Amino acid sequence: MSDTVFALATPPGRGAIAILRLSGPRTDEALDALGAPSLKPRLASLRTLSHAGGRIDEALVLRFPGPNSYTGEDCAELHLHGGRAVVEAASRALVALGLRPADPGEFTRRAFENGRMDLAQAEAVADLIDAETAAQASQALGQLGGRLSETYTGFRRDLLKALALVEAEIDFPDEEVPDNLACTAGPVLDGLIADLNAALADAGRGERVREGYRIVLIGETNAGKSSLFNALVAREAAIVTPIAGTTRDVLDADLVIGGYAVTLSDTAGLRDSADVVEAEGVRRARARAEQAELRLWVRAPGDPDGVAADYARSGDLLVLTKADIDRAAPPLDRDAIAVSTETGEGLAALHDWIAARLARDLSGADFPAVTRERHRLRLEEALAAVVAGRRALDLAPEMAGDDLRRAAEALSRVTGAIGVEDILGEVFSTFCIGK
Ligand SMILES: Nc1nc2c(ncn2[C@@H]2O[C@H](COP(=O)(O)OP(=O)(O)OP(=O)(O)O)[C@@H](O)[C@H]2O)c(=O)[nH]1
Ligand SMILES: [Mg+2]
Repeated sequence: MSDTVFALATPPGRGAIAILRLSGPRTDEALDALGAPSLKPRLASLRTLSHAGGRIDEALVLRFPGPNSYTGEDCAELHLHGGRAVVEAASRALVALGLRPADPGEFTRRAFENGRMDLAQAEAVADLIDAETAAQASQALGQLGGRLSETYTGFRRDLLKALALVEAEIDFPDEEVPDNLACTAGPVLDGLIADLNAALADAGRGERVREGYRIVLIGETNAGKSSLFNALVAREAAIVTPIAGTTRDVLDADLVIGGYAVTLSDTAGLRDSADVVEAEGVRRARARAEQAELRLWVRAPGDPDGVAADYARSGDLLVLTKADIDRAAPPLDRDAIAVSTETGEGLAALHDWIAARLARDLSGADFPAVTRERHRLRLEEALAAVVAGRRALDLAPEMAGDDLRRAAEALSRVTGAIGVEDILGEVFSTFCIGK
């Protein structure tokens, strides 16, 4: 049986209310000892809490008997007045009563271990707490509601169907084995391979919503990248001077555009330089431009096509800067917007263009099958194993069985159905205390 833990569920510091959460078999015993015995389940009761003769607080106390609680164990909440001294006194009393401060994520870990949620849902709890944009919150809520898990359950169902067919053939072999399997399990696996490929092709969407869509400013030196960066992030974050080669480091800023999280990066102007510091800056600028989902090719009047052209991909946006000085004719072969950070011209249009691009790339009718790297790696593993299994089907069905079992294992690791011990630590270590 597990021990009984407690943690502050609200942010530390001064506040109107601080909530201490308790979970474990000794919860009721602790409530009795503090002066809140025999509470009705799930009803708030006002009680004077005290311990060892000292009053702690007038608090609202809630009792959630297991198994219908967040963790599945007996749980309680003490809604205290939110001062440090009160919270400290209550925590000291709980420790004196034999309770232990919870580890980060321990409440949700217990919920997972007691079957109250699967691993993908546990991750969604952390995502929802960290959500800063509407899109992140809505994705986390969908995942918490089981939408990501349903996708994997569907994949697994197809896989187990094929596996059952393969095993039936192995158990009851006859001379027509390979032909039979190719007809029965083959189409099921072909369909699954198509589904897994589609899920992987769409894999960036969920991860980008969660972690931020990467936009990089690239261009010649003095093109006006840092000026534009400052205008978009609405503060003087980057140094701007008339000296070519001012920016060297990559400068990142997190912002929200159209309800989506974006990481915008300012970079060194792309040119060959004998200066080792600048050359390193240019190398980093190139690496960033390669990884990003979108490059804004920043170009001042009179700038040559130069190296920036090598990095701009189809679908990228050409931003023609310094429109107050001169107005270059926009090219016909790609989207372009003229801006001036001096007059503010074009900045709203640029913002709208980016918002439309984010909506195009990040919204989708289907719930994504991947919202973090862990899911993508497991999907890739499952796909490789299913492809191997499909190939083996025509040659040696007993080997196909092994491949399909490996694929099932990879898929079930996403929701934590089996073989999860080694990934538990990784998932729960990123949680905050009290969740
Ligand atoms: N008139 C005018 N000048 C601008 C505009 N944008 C930038 N400048 C000027 O152009 C010069 C270079 O601007 P930066 O923003 O530092 O250019 P950069 O592309 O970051 O340059 P590097 O960091 O050297 O690669 C500065 O003197 C800016 O004041 C604009 O819209 N209008
Ligand atoms: Mg700059």
